[in-house]
Amino acid sequence: MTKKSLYVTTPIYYPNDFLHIGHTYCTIAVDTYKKFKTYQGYDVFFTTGTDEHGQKLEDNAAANGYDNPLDYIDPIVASTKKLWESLDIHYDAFIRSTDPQHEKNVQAIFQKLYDQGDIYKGDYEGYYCTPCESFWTETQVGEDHLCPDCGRPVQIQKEETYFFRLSKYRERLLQHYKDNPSFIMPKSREHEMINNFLKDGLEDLSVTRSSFSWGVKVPFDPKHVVYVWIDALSCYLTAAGYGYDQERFERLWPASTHFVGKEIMRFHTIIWPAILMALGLELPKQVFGHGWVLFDNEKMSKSKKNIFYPEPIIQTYGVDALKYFLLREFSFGQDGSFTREKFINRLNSDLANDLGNLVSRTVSMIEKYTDGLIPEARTYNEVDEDLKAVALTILDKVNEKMEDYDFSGAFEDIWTLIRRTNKYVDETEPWIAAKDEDKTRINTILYNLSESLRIISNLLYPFLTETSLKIRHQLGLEDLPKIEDAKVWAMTKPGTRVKKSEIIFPRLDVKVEMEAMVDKNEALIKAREEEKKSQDLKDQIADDKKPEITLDDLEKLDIRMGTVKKCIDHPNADRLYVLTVDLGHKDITIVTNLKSKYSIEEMEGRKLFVLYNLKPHNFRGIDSEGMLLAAEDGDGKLALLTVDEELRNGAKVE
Ligand code: ME8
Repeated sequence: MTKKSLYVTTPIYYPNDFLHIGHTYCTIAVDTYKKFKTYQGYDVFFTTGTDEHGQKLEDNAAANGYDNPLDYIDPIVASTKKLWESLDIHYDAFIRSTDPQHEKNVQAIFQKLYDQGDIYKGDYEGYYCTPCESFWTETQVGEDHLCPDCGRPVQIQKEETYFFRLSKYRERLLQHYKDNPSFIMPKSREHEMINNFLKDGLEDLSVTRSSFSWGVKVPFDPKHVVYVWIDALSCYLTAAGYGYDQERFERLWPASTHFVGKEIMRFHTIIWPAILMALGLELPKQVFGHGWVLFDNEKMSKSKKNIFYPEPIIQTYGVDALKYFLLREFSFGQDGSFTREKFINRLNSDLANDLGNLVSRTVSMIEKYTDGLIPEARTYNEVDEDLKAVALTILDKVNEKMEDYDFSGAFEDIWTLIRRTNKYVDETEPWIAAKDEDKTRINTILYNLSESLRIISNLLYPFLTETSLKIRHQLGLEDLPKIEDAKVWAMTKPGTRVKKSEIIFPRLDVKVEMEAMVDKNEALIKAREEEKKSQDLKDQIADDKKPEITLDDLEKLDIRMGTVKKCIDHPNADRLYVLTVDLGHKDITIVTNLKSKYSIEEMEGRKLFVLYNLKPHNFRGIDSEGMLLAAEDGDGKLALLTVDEELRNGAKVE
């Protein structure tokens, strides 16, 4: 791996359902990190993907009526990719754990570990959490027998399984942590791993299941499938070329940083390094465990009905607003609570008031006082020098913050300059300087303002790309920003024409927007439910085709047009009507259950189709001499069959 090359990853996501804001957190952070390091001159390879095996997905697919889980998973994967696209996420590899190359790799890895004695066959009995696909010990589930990860009840399960000799690697893991103090970040997570899992010994790990079949088969014992973690974690290898592109693999491996949520740190800092040690592969340089995005201090979950989806937020406020909020509001290593109020307030204070307003007033003043041309600065006084000095120190600070993945701190530094520049406007009062006959002062002020904004756009480029480019466009700068230019003053050519455009972040009404956010989120949930229903219906209609009949069979049906002459309530049945239907040559009696759908007035005089040669049937004392033809859409919606042209009673369906 060359010095300037990095390999970073997000976890691979379960395609159980549409991703929520919490899921976007890590991907947005890693993408921003990639963009920042690329801006610094690194060659960054970024992997994300989907974790598609396991009992939960098999069950979900079956519950939704799919025999092949991939038919259930494919559309969710497509929606995930679409979401990353709409968030302007630039990944280099999207790995699906069902990719044939990956499945081949998993089998080869399993075989190798088995052949060398790192995997052996045994029996496992333990407390199993189906949603988390994890076995737990008595101590871990506690008296209430609840999963320590998700808090749901666990069940005792015994099965034949293959074990990975995890216990063998305990000492080496502890030594690795010691020798590589930045292997687990933030540091507090290392203590958690040691205290909660390593201190009192390490048990071997069950790595196969025979209770379900949706997974990679153990090559020499196909009634077992490889349990999710060997399969899922190895995706990082497959995405890097393992097993099929040796040159790429050598260039990328070991990974620089695996970014993961805190609840899967154990898998990434204990199980994964041990597997890699067993395989004789280098360990990733670092695993970073980020916190959770909570919603009003609670974990987002479908059952709590507190899931916020990113799509309506992106559509309404833009990608940069969501990115800014998530990365600025929360400290990356810790949990943070997403509230609509905090979100709108941040947009208003930081993006609209501080940044948007600065851009808009600078460009307006240049239009008003210097005919839309950026003027030339001549003499610098103390205030000008201070602005310049602050501007030129920011990049170093941001670089430093980004070494620690401190996105929030990096933004804070950039905002120091934005606020300093706003203060500069107040201090220099350009509207007064503009009245001077000597234009030296107003020219200097306006030049410095545009120069400061240019540096701000340079600093923002990897974080809020769209916003950075909008600022540059308004300043008349059409080239892409270069990082080193954030440390140079007076780059803008005097005489550059500014282009006033629409406000980059309008101020929002907190109350109105808070309500609108809920409405839009709920509308999306509803639209998705409707779409699912209509898809289910399509599948149902397509699937339940009756056995074929011949034309002779059809000939047996006598269907005729009639008119309802009279409609009365059935004397002995609450839900039925008794109709007198005129078939042209005679009137017949029909008993029907359409009472819940049509009133007597709606029935009388209605033209409809009758199956005339149906054997009469007695409904609560009244013989029905035929049947009305109606269609039902499976959703409880019902309509009588009718014709598009007036026909006389008795007309036959041929
Ligand atoms: O764990 N806030 O998949 P997953 C922040 N397939 N992060 C959140 C979050 C929230 N509210 N909710 C979820 C898996 N995440 C495995 C990973 S990797 C080899 C296999 C994060 O879809 C969560 O912490 O359940 C995790 O890092 C990621 O989303 C994927 O979660």
